[in-house]
Amino acid sequence: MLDRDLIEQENDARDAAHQRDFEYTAERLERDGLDAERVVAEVAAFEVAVPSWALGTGGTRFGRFPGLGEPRDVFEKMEDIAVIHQLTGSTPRVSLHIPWDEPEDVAALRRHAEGLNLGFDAVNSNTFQDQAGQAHSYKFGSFSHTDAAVRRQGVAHTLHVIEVGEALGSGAITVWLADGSNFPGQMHLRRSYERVLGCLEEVYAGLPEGWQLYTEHKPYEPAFYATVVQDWGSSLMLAQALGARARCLVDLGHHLPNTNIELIVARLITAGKLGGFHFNDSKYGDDDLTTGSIKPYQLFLVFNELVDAAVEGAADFAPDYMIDQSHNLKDPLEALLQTVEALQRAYARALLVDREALGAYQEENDVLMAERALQTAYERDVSALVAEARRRQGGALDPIATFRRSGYRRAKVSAREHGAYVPPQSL
Ligand code: PSV
Ligand code: MN
Repeated sequence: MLDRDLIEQENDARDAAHQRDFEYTAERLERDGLDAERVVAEVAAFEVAVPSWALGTGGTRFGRFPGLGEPRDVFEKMEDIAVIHQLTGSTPRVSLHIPWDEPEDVAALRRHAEGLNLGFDAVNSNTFQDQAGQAHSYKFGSFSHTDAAVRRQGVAHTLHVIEVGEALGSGAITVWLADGSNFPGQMHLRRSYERVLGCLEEVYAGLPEGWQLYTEHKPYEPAFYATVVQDWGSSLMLAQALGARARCLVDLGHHLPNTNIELIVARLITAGKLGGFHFNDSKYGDDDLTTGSIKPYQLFLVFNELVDAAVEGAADFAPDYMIDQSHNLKDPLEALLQTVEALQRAYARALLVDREALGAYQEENDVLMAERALQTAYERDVSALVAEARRRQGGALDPIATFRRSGYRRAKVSAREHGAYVPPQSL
């Protein structure tokens, strides 16, 4: 992990300028009847989980170009996540993918996490790839498969993931299914959905006390003609059929271009079925790009719905925030720091919407002023507010600059590329 003194030195070096910026921002907001301190407190309390699969360089089907000093196993990934948490004060939990990051010794991973001040968020199952030694193939589906033996294998895997999650102290499972078809006629459209529901009922019946089940929709890829859980409607039908502990997970990249995602979020809130998010950004499809890099206004509008629901005290509203990205070009750790900052900014801006005025404009059908209420909040400079929130959480005023100054990646290049590997058991 990083030396605390370094973070403080870096903060001290920026302190005078930061104080001036913060005071100016607070005064500017006060003039509009807005409270900077409230925003700082809310942003400081914001938490988002980091996925275990985002710490190594990702790739496309055309290639992968790994960087140096990448984590070699889940234990080292946790160390990188602890650094993100140190710098942002906002990522205290890890969302584990099984089997990609399944530890041989679950208790050792939990101890390791506790030593790093980390916990575990939703665990993720994988019935979209075949694993070595597995009896049946998922080539033609898992939970929707025509063969009951394949479905049983998928359910058994998912229950195993829950068991691992329980041992780690997690409280939810996210199920994303690649099931679908590439050609008309290949799959019975209704029966495939019914088989998925049947398997999810078995998983739901096996949920430990207090656990949640999230169903994650996605329109296409790898199935290009028809995906079984292709949209939020299908996901909502599943969650409603399963019961109160099943909810829908919205991955921002899992929508066709131009889909109004904030409207989907609003509908799921109304239904009391918004389980959580996989944050990322996208230009075309499931691009897994840095959150807020392509459509920052959309991200703000999503947060606007979330803040609106929180202010109104919407029923069954406690979404679980997670990141789901693939870092092909950037240093994954830096991209994740950038992501947390983008989320904090979107949240801060959404908190600055004058909701009373917006509501009045909506009632009066004053289109321009209603739109301007959102735009005014979106255009506010919240840099000093989110920096202050991070600092109050023990983090850095400028996480990326501090990370670069720390030399962490350089140190990991020598340790992880050339150093002796320390097996997890002895950590
Ligand atoms: C599928 O594209 C997905 O969004 C699901 O969340 C998976 O668990 C994750 O990506 C990693 O493949
Ligand atoms: Mn996802």
